[in-house]
Amino acid sequence: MKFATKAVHAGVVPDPTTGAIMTPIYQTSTYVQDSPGKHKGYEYARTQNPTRDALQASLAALENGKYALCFASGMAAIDTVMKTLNPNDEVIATNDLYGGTYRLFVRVFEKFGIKFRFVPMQNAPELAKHFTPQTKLLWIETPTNPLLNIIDIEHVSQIAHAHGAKVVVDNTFASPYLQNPLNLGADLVMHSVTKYIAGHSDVVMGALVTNDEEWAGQLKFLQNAAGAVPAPMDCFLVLRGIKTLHLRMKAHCENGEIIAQFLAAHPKVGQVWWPGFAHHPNHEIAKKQMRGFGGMISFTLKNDSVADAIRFMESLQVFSLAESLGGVESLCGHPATMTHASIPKEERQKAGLRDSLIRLSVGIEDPQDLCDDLKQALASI
Ligand code: P1T
Repeated sequence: MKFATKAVHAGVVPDPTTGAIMTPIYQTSTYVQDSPGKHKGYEYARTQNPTRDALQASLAALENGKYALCFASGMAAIDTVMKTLNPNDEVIATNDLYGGTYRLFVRVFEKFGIKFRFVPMQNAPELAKHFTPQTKLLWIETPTNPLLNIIDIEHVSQIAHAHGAKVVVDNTFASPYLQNPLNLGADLVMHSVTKYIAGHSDVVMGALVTNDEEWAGQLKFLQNAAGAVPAPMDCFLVLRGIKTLHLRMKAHCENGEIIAQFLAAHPKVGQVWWPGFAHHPNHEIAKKQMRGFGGMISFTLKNDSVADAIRFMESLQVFSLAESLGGVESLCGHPATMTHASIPKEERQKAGLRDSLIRLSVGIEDPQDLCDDLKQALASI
């Protein structure tokens, strides 16, 4: 089945009691049993919920995986993966990544004896030297947040597997429409469903998808044991959002290209990070493993002034100044004070994240209105 058909249909079957074409919001905490232990496959709503089941089946189909699990947030999904590790295990993670992921790794899991190394992975051969016999996991974001580096999933997966480590790809920035890491050799895909998959800035949720039966079993055990599950209403909203994922992503990609070109041609703009540019250092890898370049763009002003960057962000009228990304409306963020403030400045600078960096999540509005808004905000500095 092709992506658009899966987006509309996968996981959703007519409701067995009424034939309702949309999976109902099963807003219940428990299920009545006929006799102790004799039930219809549903015991308690932390463990199973039919609305969540439909969403999990849809996400598994979209990522070409057998097993999908949903969580109360992207961070809860990452937290669950980390809980499958043991003290003294090591994780190699991308050096440019979401600030909350860095914070969870360093401030929560280091305390339990897990060691993290944050390394650039664009140069795959360099990566091999960071593995030790304790390395259990390679944690990849691609495109990275916020510098839009692209990592060759196939190549780094081969390196990790040769060292006996598993590979997780945080596929939030690409969405399953643009990239399917399991088909490129990754063992597990993680999503902040909050973003493109839900798509309407009204839900916080995370997901994990894998073909690894044993790992899926461990993760499902933890989903129930620790209990960071999403609410049925949120599962319904995401199922609804997924039906237009392909249409939204197409529009995000088209608008992303228009805005990236507009910024690159503007005299007050300095560097523009967008993987669709032929001069982007990882453009060829992006072309190889992605089906489009997405709607995330980062840039600096030519004068590199933080004060002017702030004035620019305050002047925007169609773009909203807010954390998050991937919704239908365009957002603008300042990673240094917002999404990546939890990474120490020294570490941010090592990864190339300057305080003057501005991040855009290009929405699906009319691109002329978006360009006009950027133009007037740039004129204000
Ligand atoms: O916000 P939550 O659903 O818990 O997901 C965390 C997360 C994980 N991975 C990536 C790549 C992310 O971008 C995020 C959340 N990011 C933002 C809120 C942001 O504005 O970048």
